[in-house]
Amino acid sequence: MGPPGNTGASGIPGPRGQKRDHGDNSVAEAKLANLERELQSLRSELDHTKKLKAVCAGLQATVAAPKNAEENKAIQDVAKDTAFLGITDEATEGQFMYLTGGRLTYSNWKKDEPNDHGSGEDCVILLNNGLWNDISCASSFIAVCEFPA
Ligand code: MFB
Ligand code: CA
Ligand code: CA
Repeated sequence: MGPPGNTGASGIPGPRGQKRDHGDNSVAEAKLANLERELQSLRSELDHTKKLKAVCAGLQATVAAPKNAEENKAIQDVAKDTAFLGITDEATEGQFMYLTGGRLTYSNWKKDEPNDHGSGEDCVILLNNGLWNDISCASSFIAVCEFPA
């Protein structure tokens, strides 16, 4: 018998295989849905703090934030009702910052506050008694504007 011959030409393509099972993406889909809800919530909250800043920015002023007890009382006297302060922890939960930037140097929290109650509280209100409570930024309160001296 002589030496093996050359490899023959390729055969015609075989039948298509079964479509692959798409597998179970339920875990990934649930995680994606959670992330989308969180993103929507953060966007909405950012809108609220932007609007709060805009209330005073339109007057070339900033939302009042007391830096000591005297200023806290002064804002209370002007507000005469519960009012938003220019303070938020929206960027980092529990790390309260002035809307104008910088970390809090004075606070007057009510007992057991801030507590980020419920689905989250990243804005701050000055209560009629002068104490502070963190509250949802979607809440509706007046704000006192502080003008540069
Ligand atoms: C909580 C307070 C929260 C809301 C809720 C009604 O205090 O932390 O900001 O005002 O009461 C129990
Ligand atoms: Ca918070
Ligand atoms: Ca609270």
